[in-house]
Amino acid sequence: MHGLIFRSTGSWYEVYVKEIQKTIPSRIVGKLKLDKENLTNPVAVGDEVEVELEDEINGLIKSVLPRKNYIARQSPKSRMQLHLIACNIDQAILITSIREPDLKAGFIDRFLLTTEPQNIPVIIVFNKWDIYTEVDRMIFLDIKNLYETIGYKVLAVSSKDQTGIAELKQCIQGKVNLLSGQSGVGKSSIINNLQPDLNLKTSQLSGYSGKGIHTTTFAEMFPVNEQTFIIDTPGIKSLSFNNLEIMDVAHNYREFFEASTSCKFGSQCTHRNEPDCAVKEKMLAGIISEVRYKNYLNVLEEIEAQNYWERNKKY
Ligand SMILES: Nc1nc2c(ncn2[C@@H]2O[C@H](COP(=O)(O)OP(=O)(O)OP(=O)(O)O)[C@@H](O)[C@H]2O)c(=O)[nH]1
Ligand SMILES: [Mg+2]
Ligand SMILES: [Zn+2]
Repeated sequence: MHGLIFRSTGSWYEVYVKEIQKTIPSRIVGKLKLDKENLTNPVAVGDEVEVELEDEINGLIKSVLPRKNYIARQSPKSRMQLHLIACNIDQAILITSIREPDLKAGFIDRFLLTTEPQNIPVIIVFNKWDIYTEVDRMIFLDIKNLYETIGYKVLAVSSKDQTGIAELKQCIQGKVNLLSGQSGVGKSSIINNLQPDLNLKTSQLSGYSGKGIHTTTFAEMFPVNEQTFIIDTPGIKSLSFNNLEIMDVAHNYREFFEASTSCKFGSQCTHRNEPDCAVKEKMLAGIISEVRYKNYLNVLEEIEAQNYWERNKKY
């Protein structure tokens, strides 16, 4: 039977089988686990699989169908390994906030480095609009302007007073939507707005304690209607990219890549100290965002420091 992974908790998977309109708790056959070398988990939410009934209740996942795309993160346990978050998604929705928790510098740009290589469209959503001050709202408009200029949709919402929720509801229709973001930004609260029947667990605290407690602990896919799905994910602590090369980063800052056709070294330019670099020129002219450029340099520095450490560790 053909199934869709709705939930994965490590060794057990909930597989939704449309044919019988049922969710079957399933295991993986041993062989499948060895298939991919650098992945810590062979199957993730959103994967399409072939499943067979093992007994009256449980299923056995026989194979994973080819993926359209996937979102992966560097495994916290091993730098060289990738942890699959979700597969076959149509759109990623990055939930963020200016307050409770504070917007983390560079976080949006780092997140975009996980979606851009796979050409996954992203909507950036600022939640908790109800608690923003006048200054916060001006900051929001600046950020909206920056990201809309380079081609990402930006929305302001509040799951408390429903601001912007109707628009967000329209944006998710007919798609498999991944919701991602730091812990406490209100991902589960927003999903409860989009699909009130779910009644997902959210943090009980009034506001955000800043202690980094994660209320959602596993990624899980929920149907909104026949064609629309939402994937809730646990909060992201930090995003590192030691699995990437310098050029991977350069090529996945979309406006940098576009401008690089005018760099002397073209798509080989890292936009740092090279002569006649169009990205640097545009940044100095205020066309490319200086903040994005600085975040870019930070990611490159991190990767280089890590590479240096790796090289010297061997001797
Ligand atoms: N003021 C205000 N608070 C909100 C809003 N949305 C969510 N919250 C609160 O923020 C806290 C965290 O909400 P959750 O939905 O649990 O956040 P989450 O992103 O799912 O968190 P993790 O599952 O830990 O990643 C809760 O106390 C919510 O009540 C909002 O629009 N305005
Ligand atoms: Mg949650
Ligand atoms: Zn350049």
